[in-house]
Amino acid sequence: MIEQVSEIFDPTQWQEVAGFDRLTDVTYHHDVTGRIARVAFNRPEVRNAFRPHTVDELHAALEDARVNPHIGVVLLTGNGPSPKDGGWAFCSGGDQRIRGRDGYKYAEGETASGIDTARGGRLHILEVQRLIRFMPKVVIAVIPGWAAGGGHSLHVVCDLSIASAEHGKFKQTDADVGSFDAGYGSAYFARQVGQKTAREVFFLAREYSAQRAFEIGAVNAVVPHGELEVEALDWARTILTKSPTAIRMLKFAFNAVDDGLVGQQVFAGEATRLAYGTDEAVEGRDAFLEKRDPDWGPYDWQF
Ligand code: S0N
Repeated sequence: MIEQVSEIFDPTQWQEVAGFDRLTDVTYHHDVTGRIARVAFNRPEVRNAFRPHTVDELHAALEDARVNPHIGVVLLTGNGPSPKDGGWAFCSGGDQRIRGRDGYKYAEGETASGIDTARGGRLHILEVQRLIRFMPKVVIAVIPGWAAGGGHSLHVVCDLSIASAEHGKFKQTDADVGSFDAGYGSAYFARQVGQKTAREVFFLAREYSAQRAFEIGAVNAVVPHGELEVEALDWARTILTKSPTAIRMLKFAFNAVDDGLVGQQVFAGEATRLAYGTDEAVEGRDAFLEKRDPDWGPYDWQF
């Protein structure tokens, strides 16, 4: 029996993932076909703020989805509502209660045990951003409530965003709390919504609604709260009807223009992978192994 981890989570659509039964700060499921992953912040009492342990678990779940060849789409969301006041959140960024002068600390008694202590420590949410950015799968931010601070940045870095019409709310509080994402969270956000709008969002740190987020091009769709996860699953299933290679090449093509040489490296790796599948590349390998000159004769200089 799958636990009802969120009010709008449909347990009949999901299954547990082996090896991930001891998570505390996130939940991780695969859909019944094993092709869609759902990773959710699970600290609704603090608007799904992340502490280092949350980031460890988030990274582990996303990495598992990345290397699973059956998974094509990942839904990143937040469980809710808060048992305290009924409020909803996608994620409200770094847990301000444990922010120190040199980053985010493990609180007393909190460890990364069972995952990877090397990942514990400062600002490793940026590793999660890179995992989302560079995984060859579509990551959809499913936003049932607040996306604030570093939570706002996570939705920015996802490939697509779908927000709850009633509870989806956005606010970039970085300048309010003296913490700032000077990478994807701001500069890439400006590529999405334009410089003036991005600067307004960061410099004024006002709340904006899901509808406003849609109008400025920050989210793809706004749907009734109760239908949010149904809609997200529908989008995921549609994406799964497409060519996996086309989707991964398109994602990396969209990324490359903003990612400099790292973007080129990722795209080049994909090009090499595709080239390895050709007879021409096999001839080059075989010629070396057989200690003979390669015969490129069958391969034209196509234009
Ligand atoms: C989200 C907000 C706007 C919701 O307001 P609302 O609905 O009025 O609820 P509250 O009553 O404020 O909150 C309910 C309870 O939840 C606690 N809480 C909420 N957010 C946090 C938080 N981030 N940390 C700790 N606790 C939180 C409240 O305290 C309250 O608890 P109780 O009931 O006990 O009073 C509103 O809550 C809000 O503004 N939250 C703070 C948002 C924020 O400033 N986040 C931090 C921003 N900075 C970062 O995220 C770090 C950035 C970072 O990690 C980074 C660094 C370098 C490069 C990149 C990044 C990156 O961004 O990725």
